[in-house]
Amino acid sequence: STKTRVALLFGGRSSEHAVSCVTAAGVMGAIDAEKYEVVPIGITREGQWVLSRGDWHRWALNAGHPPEVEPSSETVRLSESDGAAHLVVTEPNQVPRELGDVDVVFPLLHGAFGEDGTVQGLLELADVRYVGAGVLASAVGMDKHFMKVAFEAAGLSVGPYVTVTDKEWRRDPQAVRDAVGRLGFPVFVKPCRAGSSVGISKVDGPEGLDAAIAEARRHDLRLVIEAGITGREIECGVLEGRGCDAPRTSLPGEIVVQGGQHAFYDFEAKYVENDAASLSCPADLPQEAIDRVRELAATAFDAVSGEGLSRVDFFYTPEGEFVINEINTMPGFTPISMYPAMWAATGIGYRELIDELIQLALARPTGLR
Ligand code: G1L
Repeated sequence: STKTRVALLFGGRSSEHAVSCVTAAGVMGAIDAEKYEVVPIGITREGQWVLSRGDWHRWALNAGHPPEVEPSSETVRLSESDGAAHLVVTEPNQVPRELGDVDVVFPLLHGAFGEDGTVQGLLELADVRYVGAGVLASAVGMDKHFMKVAFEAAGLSVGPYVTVTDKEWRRDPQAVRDAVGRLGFPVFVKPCRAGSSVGISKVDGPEGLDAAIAEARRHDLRLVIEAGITGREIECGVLEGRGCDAPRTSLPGEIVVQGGQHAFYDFEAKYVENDAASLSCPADLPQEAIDRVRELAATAFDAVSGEGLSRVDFFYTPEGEFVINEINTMPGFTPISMYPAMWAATGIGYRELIDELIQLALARPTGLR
């Protein structure tokens, strides 16, 4: 057929396996079937790539059963020849079957293997175009320390923080405690690289610090410790510009926490059906602040050399300042996630967003960029 072939990569070895499957179901259900042929490739928890043809509804959320990619005897491999990527299906004791060329890969993967630039690197080597951020932006967007370094260099306001390397902590823990003490409490202790909110704790005083550091170090030996920022949580969607155009930004959204009593916006609040937090878009802000945060979001996107899409999260302080919290090059992407919801409120629906992301990927050259 003349349809564009889109390989959807989902599942994977991260803690967000099920979230990735649900997201893939959302994309499969919404993608323009007149224009695109989806080749669904599931990655099992063990890392096997399997062809996952069949009804996409099975990946949707159904009560009590988080979806999971099951191992299969049919293994999918991505290979490259003559500058074209193609998929090969292999089965034990069978002649490998050619699945044919794919035009673009949509990598719906998060965390250790997939959000940190490793899958993007694999796709670069295979000379295949892919949706979203490249190797560098994926890696920087996954690293809470180097993200801040990039933001600071671009003139964005980041809150007070210290970074702690493994050697620093082992050499002189008291020096680390002293440096953290100068930030004032509360602080948030975070592994530099970890999916979602894992390993993060809020510490209200010096007595809780060592335990929080020990917990964070289970996920990454490099940490960032941030001063708590008082402010409203405002986020903004960024979509790469077409051609030579500047990045496009959505109307800002606000996470409205009802009851106000949970420590921070954690994994549960993000991904599990939850009445305690909801998105309000556009956020109730003066027009001047809306314009400003959209500009800051585009600056953050360019600061990490973003491509495709990103969600940029800020704190809006009582003084009317926007302090950047983080950039997410692989934001939640189900039809009801913040990023698609903010674009819907801005006039770009979920199906159109998917279309736009694929077209942006197809318009890019492979190799040097
Ligand atoms: F490919 C995109 F568009 F760049 C992309 C990739 C991954 C967008 C959004 C995501 N998000 C996710 O994969 C996830 C947050 C569902 C992790 Cl499992």
